[in-house]
Amino acid sequence: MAGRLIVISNRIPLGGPPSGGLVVALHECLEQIGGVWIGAADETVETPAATFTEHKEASYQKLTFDLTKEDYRTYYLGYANAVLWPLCHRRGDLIDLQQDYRDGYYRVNERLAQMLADIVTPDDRIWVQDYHFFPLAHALRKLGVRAAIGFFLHIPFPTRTDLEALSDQREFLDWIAAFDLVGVQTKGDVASCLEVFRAMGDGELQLDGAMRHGARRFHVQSFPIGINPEGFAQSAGEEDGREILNLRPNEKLLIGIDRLDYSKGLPNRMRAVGQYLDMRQPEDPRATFLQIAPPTREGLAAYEDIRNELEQISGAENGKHSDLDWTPIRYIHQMVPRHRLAPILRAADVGLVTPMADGMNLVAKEFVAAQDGRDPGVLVLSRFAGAAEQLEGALIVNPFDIMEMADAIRTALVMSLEERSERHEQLARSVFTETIDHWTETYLNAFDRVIPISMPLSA
Ligand code: ADQ
Repeated sequence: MAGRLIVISNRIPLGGPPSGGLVVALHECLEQIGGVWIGAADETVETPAATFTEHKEASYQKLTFDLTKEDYRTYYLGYANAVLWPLCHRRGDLIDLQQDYRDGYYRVNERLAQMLADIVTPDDRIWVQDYHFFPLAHALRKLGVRAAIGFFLHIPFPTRTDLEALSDQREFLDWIAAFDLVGVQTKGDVASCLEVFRAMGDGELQLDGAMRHGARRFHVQSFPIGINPEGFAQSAGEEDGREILNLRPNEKLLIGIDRLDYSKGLPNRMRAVGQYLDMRQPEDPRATFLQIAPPTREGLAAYEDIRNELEQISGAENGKHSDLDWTPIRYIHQMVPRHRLAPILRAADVGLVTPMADGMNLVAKEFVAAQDGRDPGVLVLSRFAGAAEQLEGALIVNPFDIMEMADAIRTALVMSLEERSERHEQLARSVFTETIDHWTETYLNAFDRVIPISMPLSA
């Protein structure tokens, strides 16, 4: 029997139809070709089981593994999100290296490797998602698993300098090299990965493009992730976003939608809106800025800090610029149902996507897909979002430069229909071609191509 596709991700959608581009794509892919999806259970337990729990709710197998409260604190909140996340998003100042975090991360990855080793056959293809599982392939190899193991990193690949913050950088290289195909979002990430191995490893790039590292050979390639643009465009037309938001007839709308994360550049974005309002001439449009930023990773100090900072900035800017009949910044600190996001994005004249660092950023693509092509809005996009490699039709900005962003807001608000349409055409071409289905397809094709030439494992 041909082997199965086994997908591993920290989060697995349970109980009801999945929503959101990535989970839907993985779900559909597994429905088509069959296989297994493995993720962490929703609730923590006292003592983790040594085997997976099966959830019979799909045509493929859904399995979960247990986490204890301590695992969640150390592996998930700690090492994954207070060490690796800031490290990969160039926020060395926020890295919180603690021994129990590291222990928890290793413990969970090793436990999962052991559970996987019990069910994997040599013909299976294992596809590991994201930074929660950097050591997983290495742990599996140590247990003698010879199946093909692929990886996709959704966040930026760390540079050589970033990695210096880790206690053991050589080990990170061994982790990466234990995969057969390392997928990253951008060409820039491929370059970072190769540079790390060139400078810190003992391997070399071979003629077929594989990187050798000790006795291992692996491939690294970019697969920019996308969305389901048709579905998003359709739901954008199902409701009137201006009505949902109760906007006045001539009121212009600037929009930002992000998890409340320090990587997303929200403070500088709000400052740039404030700067635009400061510089606004009487003939310049009055625009309301709506920022939707639901809480995430609560319990980590850095997230508490960013929340306080935003409350302070929005309060200060509103105090300065509000009028009797107008509040310029509307800041919503909660999730919005997905079916309402698309009409809201369509209603916006300008989409502000200004992260300080971001693997891809799907909101940029959702903004494009949601636009009405006859009267499209303008995307203002940080050059540090992975999406900037593809979305050349956006106004590309430096999120560290508040004045530049304020200028871009003004340019976007007064842009002619002709220029908006031209830019939108380029953006839509990319978003509607490099979709989420294209992403799964190209990754799995590349995976199949590299498997036969991967070097057999050394002991
Ligand atoms: P994220 O950091 O979560 O993902 P992003 O790519 O922007 O960032 O995806 C966020 C998703 O959540 C979008 O689909 C968005 O619509 C949704 N969302 C955001 N705010 C919401 C709200 N208030 N209500 C409802 N939905 C909301 C990580 C990486 C990214 C990479 C993705 C996928 O950090 O760089 O693009 O994975 O690979």
